[in-house]
Amino acid sequence: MEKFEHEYNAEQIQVLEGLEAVRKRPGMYIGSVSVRGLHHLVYEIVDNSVDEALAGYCKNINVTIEPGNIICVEDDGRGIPIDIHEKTGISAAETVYTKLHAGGKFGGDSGYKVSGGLHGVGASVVNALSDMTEVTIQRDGGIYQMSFNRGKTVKKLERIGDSDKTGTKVRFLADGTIFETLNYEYETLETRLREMAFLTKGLRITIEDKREEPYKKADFCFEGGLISFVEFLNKNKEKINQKPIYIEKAGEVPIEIAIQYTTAYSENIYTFVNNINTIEGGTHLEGFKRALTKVFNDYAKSHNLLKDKDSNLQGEDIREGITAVISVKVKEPQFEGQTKTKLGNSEVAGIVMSAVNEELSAFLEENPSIAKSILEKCISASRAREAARKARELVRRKSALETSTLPRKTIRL
Ligand code: 0RA
Repeated sequence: MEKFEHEYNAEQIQVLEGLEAVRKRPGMYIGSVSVRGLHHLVYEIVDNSVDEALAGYCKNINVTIEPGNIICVEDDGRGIPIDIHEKTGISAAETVYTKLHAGGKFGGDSGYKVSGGLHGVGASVVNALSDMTEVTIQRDGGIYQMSFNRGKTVKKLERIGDSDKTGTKVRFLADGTIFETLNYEYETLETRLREMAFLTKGLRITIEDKREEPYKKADFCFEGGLISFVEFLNKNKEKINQKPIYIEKAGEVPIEIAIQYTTAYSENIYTFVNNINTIEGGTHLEGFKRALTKVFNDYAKSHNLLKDKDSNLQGEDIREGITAVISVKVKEPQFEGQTKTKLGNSEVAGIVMSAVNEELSAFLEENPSIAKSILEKCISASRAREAARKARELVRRKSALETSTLPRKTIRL
């Protein structure tokens, strides 16, 4: 009991109840307790560091899988604030780790933003679901450290040394009584961290797996952001436009899109909301598709690539061979669908649509030879689709004919 000697005030009791709820129903907070949920813990912690990068203060994030499946995430941001809250007597840092939903998004007054993560719940949930969490903060000339067990404070924040650097380091060991497995898949983490690096241009993210030799490691930093992302996705494909088309629009819903066509027949559109992969799509994807279809049809008609009498190109013709990445930032995202990865905010469709309408049509006007080569491919896709439809009809008609003659044959026998 020595660890919990300090008196609890009302607020703190509420805090403990909060984290107890997380341990009772972990799935509600991290989706599942399978290996997927386990990886989610890492993303929650990395997201906090990415937020610090988005705020302009952090350039490097290093992730290590230590022997025993301890995860270490270290950043060179400002360091989580350590000041003591007047009423609770608890440091801001401890509050972030022990209070459910601490932060701006959920009406907290610290201004601390918890934006990332599928469920946007952050550090306290990871803490609640970990056997051990150790947080080391460098700021204000010192090194400060605190630690936790299953969300409960084991060691309050204390100064353990001097430092002229700033940053935050979090080490945690997930709770083996909650998760089905503690065995992180290096490839899964690497892929997600690469994605995070693409989505935050200029941010360096490294990963190292020190569980067994030879250590695996990777180092990601992309000055091109989404442009680098589509180039990566298309690296083994033959390109139609060598440089990806790039659309960026600031505003209430910031939008970033990169598009590159290849000679392939598949459609590869990846969409993100607040850096979360929306694999089920949603309103941002719908707005994009609608604008793409309209802009290419309008251009084709006005530049005589399609005659007035020709029928419009269908959306699927225009998306044949496309690789695109769409990233939007939405203040209060509504996630729907089976896996809660479908954006529901209806206002986003129109915002994306008008941004793409404007910027893509301008791009095509300025780059007529690229416009022509993309449209030639779309038109050939449309011809192929028509030919396939006619062939299908022919086969159906023929087999209908054959079927109707069958009874007569039977009668003859
Ligand atoms: C200063 C202020 C705030 C957050 C941070 C630094 C910060 C948080 C994290 C979490 C992981 N790494 C971090 N690095 C920095 C927000 C609160 C405020 O504005 O006072």
